[in-house]
Amino acid sequence: MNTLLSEKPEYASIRLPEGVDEQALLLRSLMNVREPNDINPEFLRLQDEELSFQREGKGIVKADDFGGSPADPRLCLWQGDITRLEVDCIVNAANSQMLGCFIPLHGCIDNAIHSAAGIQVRLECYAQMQKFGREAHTAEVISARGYNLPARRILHVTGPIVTNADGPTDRQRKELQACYANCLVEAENEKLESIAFCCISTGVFRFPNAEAATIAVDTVRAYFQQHLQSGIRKVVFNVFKDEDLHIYRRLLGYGL
Ligand code: AR6
Repeated sequence: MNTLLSEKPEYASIRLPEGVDEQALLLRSLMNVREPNDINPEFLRLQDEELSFQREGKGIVKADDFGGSPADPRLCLWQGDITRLEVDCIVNAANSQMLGCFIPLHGCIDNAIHSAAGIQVRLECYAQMQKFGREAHTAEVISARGYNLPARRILHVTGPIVTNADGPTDRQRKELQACYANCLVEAENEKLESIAFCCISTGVFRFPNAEAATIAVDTVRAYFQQHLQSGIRKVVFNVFKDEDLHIYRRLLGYGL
């Protein structure tokens, strides 16, 4: 913590809170706002110790233990915090900068994933984006290690931003479809056998939930129909809100 607090003169007035929960929130906030600059190995050692403690506290959930949905044993549904999932890769709903959310303690999934994985993810994504020399296009996938997550890899993808009050355009529907398809292709290329998708674009980016879920499930089903030799054996639809749980239950054939 002291390493991060010493990085900016304006942090000089911040006093370390006494409670461990408050200290964890301060650490997360400092991680969230931190620019992707190098950091000393001792900080990383202590950060990793703290994040693995938090990971065990939240409890790891193994995707391998999930049963499949009635219509397709490869497709499963799980409601909860994606940072708890032990799976070959999780999909992050990122933005075109691909550096994670900079708003301290924000409730988006990008913030949750970067905060639980550690500052190494921002550093790795930054190095990749420097090579790109531009922001990521919508539906383009950037793959990084999972670091302190139970997931091995994180596939970062930026979904379409719905700005029109009438709902998404056809182009935005295709872009959302491409997010799911491109992540499956990336997982296949990296020989990752299990993948957990979040509900891309349905939060801050305002894509309507039911339509987004239909695109997600249809795209995954179409992928399996077109790739009979696919090495992907499990796709988890990870929902967070009850609204999405009900929508996906219906789409995956669980009944009401
Ligand atoms: N685990 C699983 N799902 C979650 C979690 C979590 N811990 N937290 C939220 N969700 P959003 P977007 C769900 O807004 O709409 C960020 O600031 C949430 O309920 O995170 O694609 C990025 O940096 C919703 O269903 O992503 C971008 O700027 C889903 O994750 C922007 O938001 C996506 O909601 C991306 O917006």
